[in-house]
Amino acid sequence: MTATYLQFDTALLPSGWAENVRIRIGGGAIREVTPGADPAPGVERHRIGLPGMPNLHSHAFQRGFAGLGERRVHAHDDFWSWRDIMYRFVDRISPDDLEAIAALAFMEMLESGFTHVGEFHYLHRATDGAFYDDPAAMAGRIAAAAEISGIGLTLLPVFYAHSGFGGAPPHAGQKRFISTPDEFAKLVEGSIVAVAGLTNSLVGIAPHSLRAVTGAELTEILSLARTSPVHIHVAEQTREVEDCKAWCGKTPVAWLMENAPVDSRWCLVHATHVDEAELGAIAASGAVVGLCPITEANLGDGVFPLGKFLEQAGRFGIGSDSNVYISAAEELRLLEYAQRLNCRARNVAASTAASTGRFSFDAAMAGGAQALGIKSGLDVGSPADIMTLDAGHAALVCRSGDALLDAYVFAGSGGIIGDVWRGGEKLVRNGRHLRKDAIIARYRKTLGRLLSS
Ligand code: NGQ
Ligand code: ZN
Repeated sequence: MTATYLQFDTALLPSGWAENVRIRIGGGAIREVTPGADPAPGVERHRIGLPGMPNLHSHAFQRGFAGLGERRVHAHDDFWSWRDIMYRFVDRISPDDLEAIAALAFMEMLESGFTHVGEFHYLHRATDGAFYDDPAAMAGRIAAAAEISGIGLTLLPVFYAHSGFGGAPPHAGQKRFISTPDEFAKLVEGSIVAVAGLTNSLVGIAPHSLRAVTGAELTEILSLARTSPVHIHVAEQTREVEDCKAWCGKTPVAWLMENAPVDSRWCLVHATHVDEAELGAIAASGAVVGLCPITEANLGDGVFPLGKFLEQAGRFGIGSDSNVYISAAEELRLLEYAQRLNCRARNVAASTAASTGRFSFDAAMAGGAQALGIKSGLDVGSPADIMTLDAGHAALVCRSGDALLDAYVFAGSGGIIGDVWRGGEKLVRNGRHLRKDAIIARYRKTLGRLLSS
């Protein structure tokens, strides 16, 4: 049901924490924010209100094989051996399977406080490598999953053409991802049609990586983006950096910053292996770095030098990427903990003005919204994407202001989220998605079929 008014005892506004906040919602957006308002009779009342968090990087289908790549199959398992297992899973997914798995992943995102997702979508072709009759059929399934779950969607159709730097031909395992620039233009058009019926949803473009796209192709497909978001994976693995240097004598980030018009529309996903000059160039460009701490840990990528990037006023957001585990708070927790372990320091994603929980929450919200081309925050004109914390959770006892966010990030558990609204519609109540039973039942059937074949 779409609320007209919500009242919060305390809520995080762009100006900071405020008490007795009344929010008026209309047409899916926040129309009025009134701090110091007396609770009116009949208005739905909550204790702690926060804005929803954008999830700037997801491959929803990967949720279906979460936890199935955790057995050692070589003397040395790594990102690339994980990718082989992932490719085998990709080989079997039908359009209906994609919709069912994505709906599950998006539902779990909402339950964890993510209200908008950037879906980096590259599963375009059928299992035999041919396009479906509608080339954007799979994009349509992502849009359908967004509708079923209710999450906001920035759909990022991926351009993918090669298996390595310098235009190496794609592997058999990549056959479902491939397009020419002309076919890609059709995928973008079809994606725009696919999201047209969804509220607060849009389409960007995603050249997959410099491994998968040549410089000439990059220039050609960028003309399709005009003002929309542009996302690219970059420098996630040291092998990628080495291969790039062997190809052109430069690192991928250095090549990108010199050869592409990187600006505030861009999201550089991972950017794990970067030096100080590269960090400075990214920060100066206004681009957002898309950090996916849980996946980066799971895949053994390395640790992004966040402290140095923040010194240069760099912008970042968080993404759930492989969706091996979906939690906004735990992405922020691991983001900070990886820095602590690596730098033997504490409170890296923080400033003297704000606690780590508050700083990282605000930064990831602003960076995520920028990267996904949306507005965020409990502010007039923003989509009514809102969550509450369960004030009865032990981690929140005797906490107020920024200490609430520190408890949410560092001391909470899954049960700390209360209700979640997206575009003014309540989708999660007491931590549970309202359509959970149907979404899980369909997912169970889908996986049963996929994993037995
Ligand atoms: C992806 N995922 O596109 O799903 C990639 C793996 C690749 C991450 N990089 C494939 N986390 O990068 O080649
Ligand atoms: Zn990715």
